[in-house]
Amino acid sequence: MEIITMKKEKSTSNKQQPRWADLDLSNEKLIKMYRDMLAIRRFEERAAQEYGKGKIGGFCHLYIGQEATGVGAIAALRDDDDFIYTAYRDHGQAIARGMNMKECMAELFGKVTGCSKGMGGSMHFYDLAKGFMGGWGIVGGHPPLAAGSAFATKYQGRDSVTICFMGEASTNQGVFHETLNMAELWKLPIIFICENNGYGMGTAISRAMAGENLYDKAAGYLMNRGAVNGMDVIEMYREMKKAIHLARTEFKPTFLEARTYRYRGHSMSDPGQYRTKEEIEEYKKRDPIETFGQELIQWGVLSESVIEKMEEEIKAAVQEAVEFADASPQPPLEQLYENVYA
Ligand SMILES: Cc1ncc(C[n+]2csc(CCOP(=O)(O)OP(=O)(O)O)c2C)c(N)n1
Repeated sequence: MEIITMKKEKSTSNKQQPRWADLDLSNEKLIKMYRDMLAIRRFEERAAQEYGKGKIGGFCHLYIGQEATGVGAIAALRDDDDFIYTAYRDHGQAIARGMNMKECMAELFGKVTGCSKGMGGSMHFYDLAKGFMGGWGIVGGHPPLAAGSAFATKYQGRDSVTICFMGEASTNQGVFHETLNMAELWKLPIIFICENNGYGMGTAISRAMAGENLYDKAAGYLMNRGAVNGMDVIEMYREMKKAIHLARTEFKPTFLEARTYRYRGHSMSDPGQYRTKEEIEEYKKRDPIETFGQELIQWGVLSESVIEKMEEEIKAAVQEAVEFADASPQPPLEQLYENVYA
């Protein structure tokens, strides 16, 4: 069996052309990727404020810092018939998939107009029309569902792919290994994207995982695998394009470790005593939005004034989303009995 391990390729960047010159990225698409990352950041900053005001209850896990992973991966998918599964840190990926921001905010507010009718909250965004098959709360619980989706599309003779985001802690679950085994054995069109942000709640990965490289875990199944800088939207897109091509054309699954970092706590109630402020500041120095914005300006794709205008538009869209969520009604009591099977 052939094993294709992702190797660090020489950057194509030089003085004449940007490093994305070999990719199918138009200026329009690059700007969209930047805009999506910025929209996620501003949406979540506002969600944190609304949480503080008591407008949002329950759990709320922010994606801030990890935007490039979700945006780079999702930008590489087809819009209409590829599928996405993820864990509970799901707002960013939902926005990257083009889910309606008002419905996302309303879901956080627990309102009937939310993307899951206010029944799911922060951890359970869902949009069938966009192939967004949910945020899932049980660590390691959703990879088998994603494998089922990949099995189904292959069985139906379609060339869709399924991507499955998960945190690194889920790779210590037995079901993760069962899923990788089946995915490789049955040659499923799936890409497992493990967002390694260094911590499972307050536990550093080095205290919870044997071994050094997360992606080595896929070696036992002889799966195509590798690591990518998840703070770099272009690199994320590049590796995903390769993995998607393999899945779509040859039914080869991939395990991709995206090395990233979350700036905020595990959830809103995390005092963050397990890491230093200096560590967070170090990562912020290579902020995925900031660095990509600068690169786009450098290559004349964006300008400071266009970014300022974009900021204004996003701010207005987030404000509109909050007003919509606030004004929306609570789900009716009868809704409690919907989707209950027994
Ligand atoms: C089976 C199970 N065990 C424990 C928990 C409690 N829990 C919620 S989040 C979390 C940490 C998961 O970390 P990781 O998968 O790395 O994702 P991240 O939060 O870093 O995005 C744990 C242990 C859970 N939800 N499910």
